[in-house]
Amino acid sequence: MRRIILLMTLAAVVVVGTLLAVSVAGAQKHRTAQAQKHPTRTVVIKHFHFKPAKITIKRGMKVRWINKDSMTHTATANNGKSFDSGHLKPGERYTHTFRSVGTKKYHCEIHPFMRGSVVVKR
Ligand SMILES: [Cu+2]
Repeated sequence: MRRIILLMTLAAVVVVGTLLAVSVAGAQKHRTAQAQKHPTRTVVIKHFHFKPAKITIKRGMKVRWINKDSMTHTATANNGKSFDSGHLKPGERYTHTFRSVGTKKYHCEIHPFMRGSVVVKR
């Protein structure tokens, strides 16, 4: 009797373990698919520079600016309207999705000599 209980417990553990493994794998697959659908590229702001200053992405992708400097900066489209991070304090970030093809030039409003561009391809 004790052996039967032991076997049943073992079987239950195996079943639960398998279910867990399958659901974790499924969640990871889903996450990967989402990342490929809406990938994000990162531009780091440091030492009064956008790094990389020029990046090329595909339409629909996101660019995330992260201010790793000790000063406040902005990432502001030169045309003044397509995107504007506003003041990014040290450690803050801003994300924009680029939906139209073209070269989007931008600068820092506080330090206009800081310049960058996002090249969006179809
Ligand atoms: Cu700046």
